[in-house]
Formats: sequence, structure tokens, C-alpha cells
Amino acid sequence: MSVQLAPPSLEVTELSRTVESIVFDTPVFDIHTHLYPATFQQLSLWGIDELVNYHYLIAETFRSAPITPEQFWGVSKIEQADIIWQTLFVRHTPVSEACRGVVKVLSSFGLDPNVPNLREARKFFAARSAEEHISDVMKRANVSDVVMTNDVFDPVESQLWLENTPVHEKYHAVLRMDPLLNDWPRAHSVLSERGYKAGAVIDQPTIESAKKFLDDWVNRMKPLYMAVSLPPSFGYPEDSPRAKLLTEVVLPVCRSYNLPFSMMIGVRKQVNPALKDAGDSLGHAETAVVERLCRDFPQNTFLVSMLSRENQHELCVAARKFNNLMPFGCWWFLNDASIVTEITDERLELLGTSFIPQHSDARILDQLVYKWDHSRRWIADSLARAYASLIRDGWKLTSDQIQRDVQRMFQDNFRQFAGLPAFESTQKREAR
Ligand code: RAT
Ligand code: ZN
Repeated sequence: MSVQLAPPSLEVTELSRTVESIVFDTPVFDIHTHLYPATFQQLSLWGIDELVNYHYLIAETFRSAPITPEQFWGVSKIEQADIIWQTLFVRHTPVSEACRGVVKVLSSFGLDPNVPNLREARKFFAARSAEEHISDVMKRANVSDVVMTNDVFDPVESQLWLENTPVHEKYHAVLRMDPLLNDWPRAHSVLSERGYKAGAVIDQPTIESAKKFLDDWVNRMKPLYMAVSLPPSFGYPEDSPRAKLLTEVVLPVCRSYNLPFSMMIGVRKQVNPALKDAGDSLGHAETAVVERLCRDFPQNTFLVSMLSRENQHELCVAARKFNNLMPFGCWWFLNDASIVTEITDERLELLGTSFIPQHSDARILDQLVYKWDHSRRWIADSLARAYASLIRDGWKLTSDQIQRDVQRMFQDNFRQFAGLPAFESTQKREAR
């Protein structure tokens, strides 16, 4: 039933409550995570020790603990989790976004976060099975589908695909290929080792081999899109192995399977290698590169997330010019209340509802619970602000319109880009 919302003088709290409940009740298609189904065994991470060992928290620990990275990496994962817990949650107040996330997960499962150690939490997670935990977490987070990051260059992961490991029906593959575009010396030797003869010089036979490599992996994984993360120096057009491989291998393969290409731009890898996964940073990238690609390859579609706050406004403007460009998510260092709010306001103002507001980037299953709770709150606030202004200008807003907008942003913008049926029709199918 569609409810006409009250006139402006009364609307503010009612409006906020209505928006929040629709945003929380609408299942989200989580378009970029690092999660794996239980069948992927050691790659499928969940539970308290994984949660506390999140690389975002590891980086924060070194700011406050009297420990060197060498000492930290030298102890077991359980001891590492204890160090992080003592440092960030016992000796200091866990106000950072990543810390608050752990607090939210614990309290969501009825566990007290105000504790001196992880004993109770470990007992709680040890009593759960992976399959049962996956459906519980997806329900709590109201996530309908999870999109993975499947690195075709990772030997452990590719072996699992070669063995036809079954994949949970709600987990979708993404063909991720960072070395192909960022480290050709490594990529061409891996390709050759795997029987796809490729040389250091990117000549026609090498291009054909690289295309065949991607073709075979697309057929094996059935990905929803192909993806790469790129440094701030990413350029196009330019005379480089990356530009050649992008335009003569990757984009043609995307076109032949109608797959979007996701570019996550702005990461400066390993500025502090001693921190391992926690050692990456960011930089301002050139948004005009994205515009030139969208212009020169109109038959390709691009999902784009940029890491620097300074790129966000430019990316919105680029998307106004090219409808084959879909901005998505508030990635990594942007995933904080102050910045998500700013970006979401800006996107609503410049793009209406034609963008994908967020992805979780979850590495540990349980993170879905807090990442989507926090993101939904921020998105609901931005939306309520936008609607309040609209009502002030004379629009008669209904709850059906809010529902339609949220469904578009949480499901259909991605579904349409990825060539999937609209959300409504999948719901009808499931109800039958
Ligand atoms: O956010 C993260 O966890 C990063 O370490 C990266 O994995 C990033 O999201 C990526 O997909 O490259
Ligand atoms: Zn990621």
C-alpha cells in the first residue's frame, strides 16, 4: 500500500522513519566483497579471530601498541587477535569506524563487547557451522546476493575453480585480474606456465593468448563482471603495456560476453610493506581517463569506484556525461560516516538515483552485519535530506516512490548493468 506522506510542517521525523525502514527492509545486492562460500574452505573467513584480524584494525593497532610489525607477524593469529583486542578495545576506546564495526557485530549476536578478552566470543563462534552462519548473517544484514572477488592469478583460488568447487547460489563470481594490467612481467609468465604462450612484448600472438586465457576463465567462472584495481597514475591513452592490454584484450573480451568492466582506481600499493595487507595507501587519480575510456569504448560498460575523496565530485560529473559509466560504492578509506554522507549527498544531487551507493568490501562474513547497518543509516540520512528538500519545493512524496528509489539503488542499477533480471521479477519467481 502506498502512503502519502504528511505535509512539510509535520514530515521530518515521519519522513526519516519511513526512509530508514524502507532502506533497512530492502535487500541489497552487495556488488563487491572479498567473501567466499564455505566450499572454498580456507578462503571462507568468519568468526571473531578473523574479524579482529581485519587489516583495517591491524593498521590502527600499530599506532597504539608497543609492538613492531615483525613481532606482530611472528605470533599466531589468535595471539594477534588478542593483541589487537587489548590495544584497540581494552586500553583505548574503540571509536574508529573499523573498531565500531566489531562492537556492532558482537552486540548483534548478543555478545557483550565490553569485555577484557575474546573468550566468550570464541565459544560462541566455535558452536556454529559455516553454512548455518552464512544464511544467518545474510539474513541479519539483509543482503540478497554477494559478489566475490575471484583472482585468476591466485594459485590457491584458481585450483578450486579448476576442481569445479560448487559455489553457493547467492555468491556470484567476478573475474579479477590485477597482475594482467599492473604487472605484465609476472602475468605473462603465469600465462605461459598455464599453457597460454605469452611474451614480454605484447605482439598479436600474445594478445590472442591473453584473450583466450580470459575467455576460458569467463566460461569457467561465469562472472558478473571483470575487475581490476589501479594506481592513481592510471592513464589512457598512453603507450604502455597496461593501455594495450586494456584496449586490445580486456575490453574486447568484456564486449564479447556483455560484461561490465569494474575499475577501482587510486590505490598506492605497499607504501609500507612491513604492514602487509594493511600497508596500502591512496592517491588522487585523473578522472578524465575514465571519461576518455567511456567515450572511446561506447559498447563497453564501466563500473567505477575511486579511492580518493578528491575524485568523487569529478566522478559524478563524468557519469552525467556517459551513461555507460556507473559510479559505485564508497571504497575502503572512504567508508566512514563523514565521507559516505558527503559522497551520497553529492551523488543524489548530481545523478538522482542512477548510481550504486555502496558495496561492503567485506573480507570476513560477519562484517556484512555492521557494514550494511552503518551504510544503511548513512544512506537513509542522505536520502531523507534529499526528500525533505523535494517536499519543501512542492513534491508530494509517497512511500512507493521511496521504495522504488531504494530498490533501484540497492538492486536494479547493478542488475541492469550486469544483464540480470530486475529485482521484482526475481522476487515473484521465488514466491512461486
Ligand atoms: O578494502 C580492502 O579490503 C582492500 O584491501 C582491497 O581489497 C580493495 O578493496 C580491493 O578490492 O582491491
Ligand atoms: Zn575490495
